[in-house]
Amino acid sequence: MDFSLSDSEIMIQQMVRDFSQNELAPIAADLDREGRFPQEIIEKMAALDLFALPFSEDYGGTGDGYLAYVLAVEEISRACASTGITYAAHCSIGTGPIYLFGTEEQKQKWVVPCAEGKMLAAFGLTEPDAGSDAGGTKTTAVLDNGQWVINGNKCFITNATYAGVVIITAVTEPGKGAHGISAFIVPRDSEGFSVSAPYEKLGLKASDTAEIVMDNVRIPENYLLGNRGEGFKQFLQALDGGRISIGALSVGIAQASLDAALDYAKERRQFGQLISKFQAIQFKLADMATAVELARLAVYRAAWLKDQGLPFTRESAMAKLFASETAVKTALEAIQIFGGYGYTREYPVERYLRDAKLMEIGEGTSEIQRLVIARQLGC
Ligand code: COS
Repeated sequence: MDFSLSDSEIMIQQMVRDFSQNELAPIAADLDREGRFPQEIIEKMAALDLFALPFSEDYGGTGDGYLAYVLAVEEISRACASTGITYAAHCSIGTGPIYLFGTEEQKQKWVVPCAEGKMLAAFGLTEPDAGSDAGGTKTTAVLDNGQWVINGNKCFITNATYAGVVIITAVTEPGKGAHGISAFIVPRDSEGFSVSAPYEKLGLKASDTAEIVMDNVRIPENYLLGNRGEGFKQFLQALDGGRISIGALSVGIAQASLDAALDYAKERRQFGQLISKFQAIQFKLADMATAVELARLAVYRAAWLKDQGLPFTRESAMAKLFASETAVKTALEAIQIFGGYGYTREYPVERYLRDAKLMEIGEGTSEIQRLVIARQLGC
């Protein structure tokens, strides 16, 4: 059993850490306060080849693999989780389905610019009536004269406003349930495609989340992704990978909470000594550090399994569940250690809590992760 990262993974981790701490962390509070999408950071990340990490060289990638990508998600999210989710949603569930299920032509056309960071991608599964019940999709796609005609709404779509391409699910065979759902590649500039004003969210305020409306959107027949009727399974498979990156985002936020709380505890004096000398604070920090480390191990292992081509549905759900709950608990404890200051915008820990909460919801709630794990146990 070898727990060490490869030399190139260590190099990538260090490079992304330097970039994130030097260029992103100093502006993260402003991005959050202004709710400003970090376009200039996205461009710098593209120049550093970060969008290319999980994809093979045949499709504009660097071939470094999913673990390398997960290390990058963690480091970026440690500085700014809004940027982390923008990056993760683009790579894993936005571009991922085309990379996994696309034809050679589709991959050249879409994965290459996405891996090069020239185009952002989004993933359109959720609908007003289809959230945890992903099979409840109402959007329809009907074949007409060699074109698919798509009608429906998708909600809570990360990157919707900035994406050049959106992968969506739609019903192609009504009455067949999950087996009647297919996946499609929808270019953002299609006629009839529109995006609502972004949601006002509790956290992740610098990330873009909006609703997509498709009103008689026509796309070529060959923009069907994979086989007809297999969209539901393809999306669940893409989410297996996406959930690992939500785990990595969570580890990044949890680490940031621990870093901030530890620094503060070593500066703050009460009753004549540093609060880090009180056992009540030490035990909190010890529990936080333990949980962060265990969450990280679970996330890295799930990514490693994916890189090995081994099954990872169960491990990805476990990693996401444990890491996201760790992120929330760690941020809450960090606020407690900061006391009154932690409840203000003067320190970043309140942002960590607001950002962390989404990790227990997006790409499958904690309840859905427990359901996936229970099914994997054979329940
Ligand atoms: N990979 C591939 N196929 C999978 C799969 C996976 N991880 N999980 C399930 N499937 C397959 C099943 O094997 C089944 O295939 P058959 O019908 O051929 O046997 C099919 O998909 C349907 O599976 P199931 O009956 O388990 O579907 P359910 O409707 O009961 O839903 C859950 C399963 C709840 C786990 C699924 O809907 C889910 O993950 N929901 C949450 C969606 C989500 O994360 N939403 C967040 C928004 S996206 S950012």
